[in-house]
This record gives sequence, C-alpha cells and structure tokens, in this order.
Amino acid sequence: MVHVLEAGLEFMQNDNPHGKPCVNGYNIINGQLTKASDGGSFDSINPAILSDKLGNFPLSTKDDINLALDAAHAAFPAWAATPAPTRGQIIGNMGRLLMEHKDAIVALETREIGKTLKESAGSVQEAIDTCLFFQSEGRRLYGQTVNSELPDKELFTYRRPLGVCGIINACNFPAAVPFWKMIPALMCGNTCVWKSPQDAPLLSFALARIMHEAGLPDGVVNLVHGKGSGAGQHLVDAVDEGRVNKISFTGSTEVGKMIGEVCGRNLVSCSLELGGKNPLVVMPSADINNAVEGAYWGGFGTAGQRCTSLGNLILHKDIYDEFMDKFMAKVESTRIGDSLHNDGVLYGPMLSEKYAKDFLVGVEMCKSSGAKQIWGEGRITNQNKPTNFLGDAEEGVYMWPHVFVDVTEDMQCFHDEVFGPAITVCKADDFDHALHLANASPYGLSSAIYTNDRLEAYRYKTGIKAGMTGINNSTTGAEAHLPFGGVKGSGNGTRESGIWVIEAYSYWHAVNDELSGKLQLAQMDVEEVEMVEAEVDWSQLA
Ligand code: UN1
Repeated sequence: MVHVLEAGLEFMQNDNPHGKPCVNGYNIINGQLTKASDGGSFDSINPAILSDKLGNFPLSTKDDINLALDAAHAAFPAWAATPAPTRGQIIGNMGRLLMEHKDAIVALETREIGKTLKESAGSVQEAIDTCLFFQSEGRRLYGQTVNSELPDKELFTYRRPLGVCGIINACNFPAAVPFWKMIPALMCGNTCVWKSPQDAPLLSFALARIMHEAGLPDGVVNLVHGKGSGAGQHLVDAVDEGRVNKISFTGSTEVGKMIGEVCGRNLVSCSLELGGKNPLVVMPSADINNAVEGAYWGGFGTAGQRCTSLGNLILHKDIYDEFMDKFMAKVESTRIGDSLHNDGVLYGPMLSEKYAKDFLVGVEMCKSSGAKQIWGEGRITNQNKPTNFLGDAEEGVYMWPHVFVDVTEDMQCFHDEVFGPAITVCKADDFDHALHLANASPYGLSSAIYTNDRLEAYRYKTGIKAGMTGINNSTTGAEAHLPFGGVKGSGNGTRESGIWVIEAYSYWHAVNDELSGKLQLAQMDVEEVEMVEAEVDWSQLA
C-alpha cells in the first residue's frame, strides 16, 4: 500500500478523444491508497462531454467500509485529545491550500459535474470560507463556568466530540457541502468516514488529499467511493451495528427519512439536509426587474440543481402579465453550454446522466399534473435546441429551461421537487393567498419575497415556515456563517454552517467539582433564605 502523501497522481491509459487526463482513483483509508476489496470500480464522466472520462474509482464493499470505520475509531482518541487550536490550525491550512490551488480545483469541479466556472468558484470559495471560519473557532469552542447552588463547589460545561461521523453528500456542491459537514466535525474532535458522491469522486479525492497535505493525521478522514445503494448503504447499515456515532446526509427526502429511521432506532444523532420546493413571491410593490432577475437566477442558475433552487414562483395577479413578459424574454434567450469552452453561459449540462434521467421524469410529472407547459422541450439535441445553446448538444446531457403555468395547490407538481431547470408558476389573489401558497408544499427549506412594503416583508418573514428566507433576493445564496437547513420535509431541524453547526457535532458535558471535602446534596442541602415580613403599607406612597 502507498501513503497518500508519497504518491503522485496516477494517470491511466485511456481512449479519451480529447486528450484529457484520466486518473486512477483510490479510497484513502488510514492515509493509505486502497482499491475495492473485490476489485470493483466505476468511472467518473464529464456530463458536458460524455466521451471525456475523468477517472476510475473503487466501488467500495462492506469490507472496505469496515476498514474505514476501523481506521476512524483507531484515530479518534488521539484526535479528540489534540488541542482544539491545533485542530483549527490544520483546518486553516486546508483553507490556505484550497486558495493556492483554487483555479485547478474549480476547473476540475466544472469538468466533473458541469457547473459553470463562476459557480464552481463559488462552491470552492464556500469551502474556503468554512475553513477560515472554523480555524479561529478552534481557539474558542467555548464551554461555560456555572455557579453552583452549594458553597465550595464549581460547575462547568464542555463540548465533547461524538465519535465517528459518517458523511454522505450530494454532488451538486461537491466542495462546499462536505466541508460544511467535515470541517466542524473535525474541529469538535470527531473522525470521519466520507462516502464521496458517485458523480464527483475525483474532486472528492483531490479534496481528501489536500486535507492530508494540510497536516491531518492518518485515519481522521477516511474517503470511500461508491454508489449510494452500495457504499452509502453499508455506512448507514453500520449504524445498526453500533459502529457510527453520527450520520450527516445531504440528499433526497426519501433517503433522508430512511437514514433518520435507522439513526432514530439506535439513538444516533443525524443531520439531514433534504429537498425543497422553495417558493418565491412577487408582490405589486416590488421592483419587477429585480424580481425577474432573482426568480430567473433562482430557477435556472445551476440548471436548477441546488436544494435552494426556486420551485414555486407565486405572482400577485396585478403584476402577473408584466412579470411573465419580462421573465419569459430572459428564459427564451438563456445561454446554455459547456462553461469550459463558452463564455457567459447561465448553465451547463445536468450534473450527470442520472440527474438528467430523473429530471425528465419530473417534467413528465408536471405535464400529467395538468400544469400548462409554456416553455421547454426536454433534452436539448442538435435538431431541437434553444436559440442560445452553444456547442454540440449531443456531446453531453443538456436540458431546456422549462416553465409550467396555471399551477394550483391540488396539483402534484405544486408539491413535488423537480431537481433541474423547471419552475411551476402560481397566481395569487392577495398577500394572504400568496403566503398560504408559499406554506402549502410539504417542504420548508428556502423561501423568498419581492416587495417594497415593509409590513408585507415582515408578515412574510414571520408567517413563512422555512429555514431560510430572502427579502428582495432569490431563494439561493446562503453564506458560510449563517445557519443553513430546513423544516418540514426539508430536514430534521439540524443546521449546517456558522457556530450553530457545532451543536450537531458535539454534545454538552456537564461537570461538577465538589471542593468542600464532604457530600453536599443538591436541592436538599441548599441553605434556605427566609423572608422577613415588615409592616409597611406601600399604598401610602401613591
Ligand atoms: C445545496 O444545494 O445543497 O445557498 C447547497 C446556496 C448555496 C448552497 C446550496 N450556497 O444555494
């Protein structure tokens, strides 16, 4: 076996017609590069150019997951005992290394999942911001001193790590989201087994290597590749076997519920960041041009593949026509293409062929719901492409932007998330109706309102049931130091980011130190203070 820091990148002979490198990828378990125990593997494919293979990666088995868990358990005591400021320093090194290699990592993210370069840079920056935030949190990680009710006794609280964390993230923010999870986990003294997303194994491999270069000891983060139904499921099964102390998952509500059940029956903590059908309301007092920009970006930026992407666009009836005219002019002129080869595109391909397939199922669902389709024709082909599509459509998996109108609360497409470039538009009679619609889906992740009426903004902010709300802003764009997460079907109430996430990766340990040298009983030996009644008629003062 070869240690990760002693190995250079290994390239494979491949028939890549673009002359691009193809990497021989590995798991990283206890700092060692390893293959799957049964030799199984899968490829990482550029969704913008399906003939461009980025690498081959282990399809990890149950045995591989067990080895990764062994390594994480073995590394835990020493890592938990490492001073938090030292852990913070290593995390800071990760941020600095990411800054140093940012351009290459960004281009790799775009090549592996097709996001535009600008958006990949955003995702990598979010990972850097997370490192820089938690670097200094290592110098805090405060506990409290608490006054005792008894003399000569002191009380304290400490944050303690949970143990071994299983990390499972989706591929759409392949740098930001695993760092949202692992950086606070590490800062609190936990160790991790990280199941990389099936569609972003090379980027994950690069990030895990950088984590080791930053000074992370062996076994503290163990990277295993594979599919959700394989390696991911094995990691969740290990909760039933008592080998995992925390699962942190970003992905679909369906899988999140299954993970929540497994964790629940084992009393294991889990953080769940799930789907959304994020509403955006536009009221008559809004700056309509600004609202059009926000809705357009929220719906179609990232090809609609953010958990915070706009789902239900809710327009007040008085501005409906004006809004839709301006909005559709933008939708119809959308520039789509491979951002590595074309400037100024709004979005590129779907994250992978799997996402493309699922998206088309979602489009069919919208149609069969009874919504009226006014724009979009499924997959883009060379025979059937929007005006501003750039490049050869059949090299990758590209989708038209889709707009469905006349959507009402009784339709399935009002309630179900469609992960991709499709929005559903509803008309509202007044503010109360708009707020009702915004609350009527089963999700509660992000939400937004465009209005210049302060009372309306206030009523929306207090009346909406969602984890995040934008006022005169789109549904996307969370920052790395605000709590991120949802309510209802969007999660279990846990949060990522900022200081709040520390709650998810540590438990409070209450310690009492009895200095009196004798047994003093709380509640029972507490000196009672008697009140003394004095004969004063206070009413005389009035
Ligand atoms: C996600 O889609 O899982 O707020 C994360 C946003 C990004 C993060 C999205 N900063 O849209």
